[in-house]
Order: sequence, then C-alpha cells, then structure tokens
Amino acid sequence: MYRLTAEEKKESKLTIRKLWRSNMMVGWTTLAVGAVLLFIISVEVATASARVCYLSTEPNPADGGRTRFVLSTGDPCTCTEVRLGGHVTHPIPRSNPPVYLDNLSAVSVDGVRSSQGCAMREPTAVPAIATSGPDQTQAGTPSDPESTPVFSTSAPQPPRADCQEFLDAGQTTSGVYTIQHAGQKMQVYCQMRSGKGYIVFQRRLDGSESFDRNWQEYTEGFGNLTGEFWLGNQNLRALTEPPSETWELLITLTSFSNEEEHVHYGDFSISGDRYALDVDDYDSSGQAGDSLTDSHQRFFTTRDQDNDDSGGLNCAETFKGGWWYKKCKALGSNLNGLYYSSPSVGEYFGIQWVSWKGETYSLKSCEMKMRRNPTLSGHVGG
Ligand SMILES: [Ca+2]
Repeated sequence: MYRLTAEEKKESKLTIRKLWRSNMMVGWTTLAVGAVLLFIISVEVATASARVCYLSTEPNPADGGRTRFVLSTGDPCTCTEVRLGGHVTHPIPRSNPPVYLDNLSAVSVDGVRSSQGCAMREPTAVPAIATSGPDQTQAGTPSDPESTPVFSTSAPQPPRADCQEFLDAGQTTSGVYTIQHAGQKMQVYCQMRSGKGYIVFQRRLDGSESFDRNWQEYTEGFGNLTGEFWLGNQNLRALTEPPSETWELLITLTSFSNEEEHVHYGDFSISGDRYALDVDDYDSSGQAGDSLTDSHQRFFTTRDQDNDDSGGLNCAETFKGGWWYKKCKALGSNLNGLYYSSPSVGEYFGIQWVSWKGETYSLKSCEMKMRRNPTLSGHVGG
C-alpha cells in the first residue's frame, strides 16, 4: 500500500482547505446573488402591484387659466391607484417633468390611462398575498359621499353638461368630474346630495388658500377643487351665460359652533366683462337671511380693479378678497374675505354673512354651488 509522505499529506490538506474555501466562496456568492435577485424581484413585484399616483390641480396658463390636472412624475401608465392631493413638483433640471392631463374623464386609473393613451390593461391576476392591495374598487365602497372626493369608474365617461347629468346617469359619488357645457370642457367638483348634483364653485375650509387675489386670478380661478378654491369668473360666466338656462344658487354656511345653514336663490348668473352678479328669487324659508340680493347687479371687484360703489375706497383692498362689493362700510356678505381661525373680527372683516351672524362674526367654512334649475330652464329669462 502506498503511503503518503509527510510532504504529500501537507499538500493534500492544503488542497482540501482550498477546495473547501472556494466551495464556501461559491456558496456565499450564490447566496448573495440570490438575495440580490430576490430583492430586485420583490421590489419589482411591489412596484408592479402598487404605484399610487397623485393628481393635483393648477391653472393652465396656455388655456386661459382653465384648471388642469397634473400627475406626479413617472410613467402614468404604471399607476395602479390614483388619488387627489399632493402638490405639483417641478423638478430641476426638468428631465422628469410632471404629466399634464387636459382631457381627464375621471379621477381613476382608467381615466388616467385613457387620457394618456396607455395600452389596455391585462386582466389583473390577484396576488395571493395581497390582503390590502391597491384599492381599485372605491366606487363600490360605501362611504359618506361628502367626504369622498375621489370616484372610480371602469370606463371613460361620455361628456355631460353638468353635475346633475352625471348624477342622473348614476354617478352618485361627490368628486371631481369633467363637464362639457356649451362646448367648453372644465373640471369641476360635483356635490351629489339627495338627488341633486351641484357644481361647487367656491369653498372655504381652513384658510389654506389665499383669497387675497388679483383680477386675473379671480378670472381664471385658483386653489384645489378638493380643498379651498374659486372656480373662476370666466367659468361662472361661461356656465350661466346661455340665456335659455336658469341656474339656482345654494350657499352653505357653517359657524364656529358647527351650526350649518343653507341659503337658496332660484336664479343666479354672471355676465359681462366685469362679471356682474345677477341673483334673484331668494328662498325666504332659510334661517340665515338674505345677504346677497344687496349685491344684485353689482360688478366684481378685486384689489386691482375697483368696481364697487365706494368712491374713495376699494373694498377688495380693505377686506382682502374679491367679491361683488357695493359699499365697503355696509357689506351684506363677503364669502371671499380673509380667513380667521376664530369668529370674532372687526366690522365686516373675515368671511361674512351679516344677516345671519352680524358684521363682527367671521364664519368657519362655506361653500357656494350651482345647479341648473329644472323648473325654469327652457324659459328665456330676463
Ligand atoms: Ca371704490
């Protein structure tokens, strides 16, 4: 029998050690590569299974300031969920610019995909582990329509002239809709309530948006449709201009002790270059009183365009908001005034509805909304 020499034994031990080490190396490398692959795959799976895209709104300077939607950066075709909110980010350098959606039919994944011409989605296989995956079924979720600004649809909606038409077509959830009225498309917030679909055109909530704005800004509109905003005088005029239609106006007022009152006018329209207010047919059953008829046939005034009845003063400059002011020293209402976080204010400052709370009380929140008056539309009104 051949015996290994001491030298050979040493050599073979070394070889075994080398082999063992290199095997270990291969093992560790395999393990590491595997882990990295697993990580990449899991990231990709996660990315593929959930990408929340945020939509915000901003006026489009190239389109007369009409409100447009802006999508968070990234490929819009990969959104698996679409939510309203967030802010528009304009990264510098602009290598990855935001996506503007001018023809959004619905605030939903399908609405975004359809507006961006994305390929049709494959029928999604539901991942076995996804217990609380991306919510694609908000439309079916029972919730308070007032607090649900986002709706979801499975298909792009045909154009509707106003919120009432959307409601009549079965869209019972309040939220942002694209209407097409008198040939003009615009994004509006529809409040669907008790069989009535209102176009909300003004909202004050918390003072997050400045209403101390100039003529151009009030003309074009500003703010966020799901927060505080003004829809824009040119939009109001475009909506209410057709003489064959009559619009009703509903104003909701909320005090700091959370009392809520509604003020209703059967006839509301905006006309002319100075956006004159026409308001009529006050419903006297309301408890808050009529503080707007005082502004009937008044022009709109902003800090840079004085159309009020006070010669030496500009009420918009004094009270920091645009409105159909008459006399600065005897205001009836000013729902676009400065926002105060408590009700007690100097005379006529803040958000005013004098016939309800007097001239030293600023309201907590308010909303102005309009709806085509079904009983009067069709008449050529004067
Ligand atoms: Ca004046």
